[in-house]
Amino acid sequence: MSHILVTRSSMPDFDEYIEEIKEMWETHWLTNMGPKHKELEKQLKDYLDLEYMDMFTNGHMALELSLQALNLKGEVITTPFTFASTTHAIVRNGLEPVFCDVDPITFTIDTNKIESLITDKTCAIMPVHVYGNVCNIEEIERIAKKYDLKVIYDAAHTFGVKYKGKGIGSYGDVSCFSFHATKVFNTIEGGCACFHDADFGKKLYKLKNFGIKGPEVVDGIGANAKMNEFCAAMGLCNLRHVNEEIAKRKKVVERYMYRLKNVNGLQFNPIQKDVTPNYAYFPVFFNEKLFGTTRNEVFEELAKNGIGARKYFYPLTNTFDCFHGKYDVNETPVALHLSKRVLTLPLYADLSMENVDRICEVIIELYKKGKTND
Ligand code: T4K
Repeated sequence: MSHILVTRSSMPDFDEYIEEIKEMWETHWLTNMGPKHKELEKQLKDYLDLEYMDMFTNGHMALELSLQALNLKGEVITTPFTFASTTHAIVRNGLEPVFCDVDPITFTIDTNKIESLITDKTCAIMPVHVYGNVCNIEEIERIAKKYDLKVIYDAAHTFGVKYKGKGIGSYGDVSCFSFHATKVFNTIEGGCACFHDADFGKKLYKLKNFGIKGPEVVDGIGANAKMNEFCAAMGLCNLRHVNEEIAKRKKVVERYMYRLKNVNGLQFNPIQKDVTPNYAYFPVFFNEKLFGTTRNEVFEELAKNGIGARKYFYPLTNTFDCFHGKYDVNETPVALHLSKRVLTLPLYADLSMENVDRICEVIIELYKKGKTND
C-alpha cells in the first residue's frame, strides 16, 4: 500500500529544468537578482496582474520585511487560525498581535469583530486568505479607511486566485504570496510581496539586500532575503504548467466532493461569489455529533491506512508555547472550535482518482461505523 502525503510538490520534467538552468554553467550567475530572477518577476507580474512586486527567499520574509518597510508601531489585528508565519512576522517586528476571531464559513477574519478590537495603538490589519478563501475585502477596506490603518494580506495560499476579476495580490497596501514547495505554484522556496507604491518598493528592496543603495552607499540596515537563480528557474518552469496544475487540482476536489456528498457532519471550503479559486487546500471540518467520530480518530484511522492528513491549522497560533499563555484563546472561540475539528486531506495535481477514492473510503467506513454505534 503506497503512502499518500498531504501534498506533493509540483515539478517540471527533469529535462525542462535542466534546459532552464543550463546557461548558468556559462554565466556563473547564481543569485543577486540575475536574469532568471528578472524574467520570473516580469512573467509573474503579468500572470498575477500586478503593477509592483518584489520576490524573496520565502513567503515569510516577504511578510516580515513588508511589515518592517511600513514602519509600523503598536498593535496589529490578525487571526490565530493560520500558519506560525503570520503571527511570527508581527511579533518579530516588535509589534503586538491582537487576535480577532474568524468567520465560521470562510475561516477568514470575522469583519464584524474587527472594530471592537481597535484601540489608539492599532496600526494595521493583517488578515489571511486561509486555504485560498478570500477575506471580506470591501469591509476590511472600509474599516482600514475609517481608522487610517494599513492592510497587509497574508496571501500565502492564494496564488492565482482572482476576486471580481482582479488578481488577489492587488488588494490591501501589501499582499504576500508564498512560493514554497507545498504551494500551488512553487519556486522550491520563495515568495513575493505585491504593493502599489514605487517608494515603498525601494524600501522593501533595500531590506532584502543589506540596505544597499548603490555600489558604495549603504544607507539602510537590511537583511538578506534574495531569491536565487535556481529557485527563479524552477519558478519559470512551474509557471508554464500552473494553469494545468490548477485544473487538475479542481478535478481532485470535485472527486472528493462527489464521493463525500452523502456523509453527514462534514464542512468544506465555501464556494465564494466573485472568486476564481485555486484549489490550494482541501480542509474538512468534522462535526462529531453528526459524523459519529472525532477529528483525531479520523486522523489516526487515515494514518493507519497510510494516508497523511494534516491538522492545518491546529494548534492556534495564540496558544503556541512560545507565547507562554500571553493570549486568551477564549477570545477566538470560533477559531478554537474549527482548529479542533479540521483535517486537511491530501491534495495535489497528480493525486490519482483511485487514491482520492481510497481516502474517501476510510472516511465513509468510519461514518458508517459511527452511525451503527448511535
Ligand atoms: N502564511 C501562511 C498562511 C502559510 O501557510 C505559510 C506557509 C506562510 C505564511 C509562510 O510561507 P513560506 O515562508 O513557507 O513560503 C508547510 C510549509 O512549509 C509552509 O510553507 C506552509 N505555509 C505550511 C502550511 O505548510 P509543514 O511543516 O507542514 O511542511 P512539511 O515539511 O511537513 O510538508 C508537508 C508535505 O508536503 C509533506 O508531507 C510532503 C510535501 N512536501 C514537502 C516538502 C518540504 C513535498 O512534496 N516536497 C517538499 O519539498 O509546513
